[in-house]
Amino acid sequence: MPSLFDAVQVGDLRLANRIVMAPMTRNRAPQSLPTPSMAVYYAQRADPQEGAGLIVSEATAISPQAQGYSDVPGLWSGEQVRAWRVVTDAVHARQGRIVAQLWHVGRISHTSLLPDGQPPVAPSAVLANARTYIVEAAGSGSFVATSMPRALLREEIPAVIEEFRVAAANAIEAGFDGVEIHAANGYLIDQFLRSGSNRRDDEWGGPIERRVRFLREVTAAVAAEVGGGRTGLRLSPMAPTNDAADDDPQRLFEHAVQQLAPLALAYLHIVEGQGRGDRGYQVGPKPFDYVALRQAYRDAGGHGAWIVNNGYSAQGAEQVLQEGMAELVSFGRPFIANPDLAARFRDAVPLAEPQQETFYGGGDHGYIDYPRRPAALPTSSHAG
Ligand code: 8OZ
Repeated sequence: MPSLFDAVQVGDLRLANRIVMAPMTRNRAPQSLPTPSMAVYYAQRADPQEGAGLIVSEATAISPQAQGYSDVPGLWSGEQVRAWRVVTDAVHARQGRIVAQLWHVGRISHTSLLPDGQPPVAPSAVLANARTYIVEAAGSGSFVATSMPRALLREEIPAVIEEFRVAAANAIEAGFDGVEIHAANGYLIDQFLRSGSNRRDDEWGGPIERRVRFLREVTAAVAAEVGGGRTGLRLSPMAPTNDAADDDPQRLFEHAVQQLAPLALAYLHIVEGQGRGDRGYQVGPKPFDYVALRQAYRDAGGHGAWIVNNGYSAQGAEQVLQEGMAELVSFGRPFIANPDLAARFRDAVPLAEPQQETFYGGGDHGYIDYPRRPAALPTSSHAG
């Protein structure tokens, strides 16, 4: 049985270990542009001996309308592509691998963040009980309620799918090794999936089969553009994040992964439970059956690697690999304060704790100044 430190083939990518750096929003990209500090941050975590076998970038907006928070990066302009190139070059200089997470927030936004102060777009005009983070001109940030969205017109939907495709092409041009479609955490694709946010009665809403269509078409367009072997996808079937709610998540997500199976994706990345490490989160009497979800995908012919996430310890991660329940495990917060997370896991070095105050926004402090573990004390038998 494989361990976290064994190499693995994921679609077109050969990865040196099975430790994935999960996507994490850090709000340090003013004007939607990646910065040199971001190149340092990702490169610090990219060494396959010490860090992630695969890095998933922070969520990255596919268009101006796709943004929902201050200072998140984008992938729709040539300037952004050139700025991301500095990041991907820095990662590749360390022999790392990095994919871009493609993001449309849908209704999780605020008019002040959107072109001409327009409302957010969503499957339906249903307000989310959620908040977003905006920075005023003075530089002081605050959490504000998301704005009332407007429903996308039927004839507008192909253009949004096209934005995903173009952003995927831009990601490859920017030097990314692939892309991950963000279909989790209550953002646009998840809004289409779920009965709580999708009240449409056209071919994009209604029964599960029609709510899954947007996910399938976006994924098919992206996979056709960059190759299924360079396309991954993230889902969070149970997470109530950003007011995501559905009548029957088990049936919904089993159908979704069955529809994705023929696209020959590199991987599915599953957030188990709800965010921030609570994998046991449950609504109603029956826990979500992730084994059945994976089986539904495999039975439908899906061969993509299965990446699990959410609060795993090194030991817990080894255990899911041993049990054959996943091929890789992703880690979010542990990577913030431990750029050399893989080395610490391997050598059973205690992990540093990240500072919550510097998660979102700010400068290099709490971002690129977390040290690698102290050098080991010299021993008589070997040096270095
Ligand atoms: C935290 C803060 C802002 C955005 C997600 C992209 O939940 C996010 C996000 C997380 O997927």
